[in-house]
Amino acid sequence: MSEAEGRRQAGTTARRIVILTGAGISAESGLGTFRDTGGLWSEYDLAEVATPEGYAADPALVLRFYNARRANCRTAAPNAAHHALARLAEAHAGSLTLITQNIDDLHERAGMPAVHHMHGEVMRALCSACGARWRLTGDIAVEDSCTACGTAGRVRPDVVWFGEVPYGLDAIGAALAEADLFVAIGTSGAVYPAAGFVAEAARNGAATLELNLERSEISPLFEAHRLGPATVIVPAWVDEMLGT
Ligand code: BJW
Repeated sequence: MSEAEGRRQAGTTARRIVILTGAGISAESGLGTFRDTGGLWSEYDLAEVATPEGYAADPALVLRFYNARRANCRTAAPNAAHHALARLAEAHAGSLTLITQNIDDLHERAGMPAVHHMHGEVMRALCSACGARWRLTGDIAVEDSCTACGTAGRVRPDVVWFGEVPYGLDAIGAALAEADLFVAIGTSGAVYPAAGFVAEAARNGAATLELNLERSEISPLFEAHRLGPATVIVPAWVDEMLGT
């Protein structure tokens, strides 16, 4: 590989960067991933806790699942990978779009200025009667009322379950169309439409880089890979990008 091609693949010449993060970036902050050994989907049935049908069948179970995850999120702290990305966003001369599938707020708490939460946010509630959304840090109870319309029994976490449409897809599509570098960090590539972003970015001419603990289902779609814990490989890549 030529030196110029190496720089293109690592992204050090990129102006418009799009980064997609997944559960792996928050794993070393103590928040569980989904599909790794011992992950959330080995403990819970995703059809029961992460679908509208599961919520309709047993709202108390679903609210308990997300109340516990909200409590974990409150006590978790951003790690070196979240901080490194915030540093990159601040110092990068071009544009940086950060899309996360994570519902935690660790990117924000690390200082990332704008975060696209495509699967929603656990620290927000949604009224399924009127669509109002609001920030909350405590528990949701089955009998809670909407702060906007007053309807009781229709408050749920503002997260995107299977079969629901992720947030911000138009803005994400526009960013992917213009990107000259697409980087995926800590995601298994098992869930669409996020798993399709690498192909979309590559079709539009972007260089593609995967940063993950191990190879993922969609690794073959990336031009370049760096394997290891996010707290090690993300700061190292950011240092390279910024020449620090
Ligand atoms: C580390 C690490 C360390 C560990 N350092 N790395 C084909 C095409 C399109 C859609 C579909 C399709 N087939 C089926 C669908 C529908 C469905 C889907 O994808 N199903 C799959 C099972 C196939 N998708 C949907 O329903 C989505 N909506 C949709 O498609 O709407 C239709 C539509 C789309 C577009 C336009 C118009 C209409 C919605 C998906 C919602 C996903 N929701 C969840 C739960 C809610 C939020 C929550 O509770 O947190 O979101 S599922 C769960 O998976 C969660 C995550 O955000 C998501 C992705 O998981 P992630 O982040 O990749 O985590 P893991 O655990 O899988 O991977 C962790 C990785 O980290 C691993 O690789 C580790 O190696 C690595 N790692 N430690 C670095 N220290």
